Amino acid sequence: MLTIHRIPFSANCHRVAIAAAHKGVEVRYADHPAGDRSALEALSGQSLVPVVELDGGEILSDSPVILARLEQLAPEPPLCPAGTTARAEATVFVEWFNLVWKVAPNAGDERPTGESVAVFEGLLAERDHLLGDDFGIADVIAWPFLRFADPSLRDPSDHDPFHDVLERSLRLDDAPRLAAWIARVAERPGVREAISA
Ligand SMILES: N[C@@H](CCC(=O)N[C@@H](CS)C(=O)NCC(=O)O)C(=O)O
Repeated sequence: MLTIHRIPFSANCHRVAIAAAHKGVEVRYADHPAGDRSALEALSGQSLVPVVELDGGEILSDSPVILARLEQLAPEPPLCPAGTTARAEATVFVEWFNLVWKVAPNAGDERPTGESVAVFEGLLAERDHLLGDDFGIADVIAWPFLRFADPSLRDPSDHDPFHDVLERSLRLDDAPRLAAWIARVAERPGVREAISA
């Protein structure tokens, strides 16, 4: 059991909720207003969500750190692939997505975000998930952001301008594999619930 401290429609919080659903770990939520981070700061010493509180009192922040701890605590079913090479590839993907891919949409720059569609289409050319046949850590990291390519998955009360950038720049017209992956992950147990707030 874990408590996810979140603000409305936070894609980084959705990563944790989707990973927990994959592992069958029960989740509670503590909702915070986006404009008041004082309780988050008091709890975790920083202001970004997700913050996770584990039964037993451990407090974690930063979604990749939380996902790694979740993998330790609930190893089955795994998110990280077996095998040294596959694990290294997963690390490269996660670091690229967080430290390179996210920079352009965070800055409101639609061109690199749009161009990246071809990269995801290529990753999916011969398999059902980003780094292999099975759902895994790369899908958890990227899907909560790439799913804005499909406006039908967006809650009508989500007016986050960052999500507007994603919705405008991620075009699926020439990306049938990416479109199918977005739909495939949306249908996984617990995923729609995970992104509902
Ligand atoms: N590296 C952090 C980033 C967390 C992050 O940027 N969270 C966003 C919500 S998705 C946030 O709290 N933004 C508030 C702000 O920037 O003031 C993670 O992956 O958890």
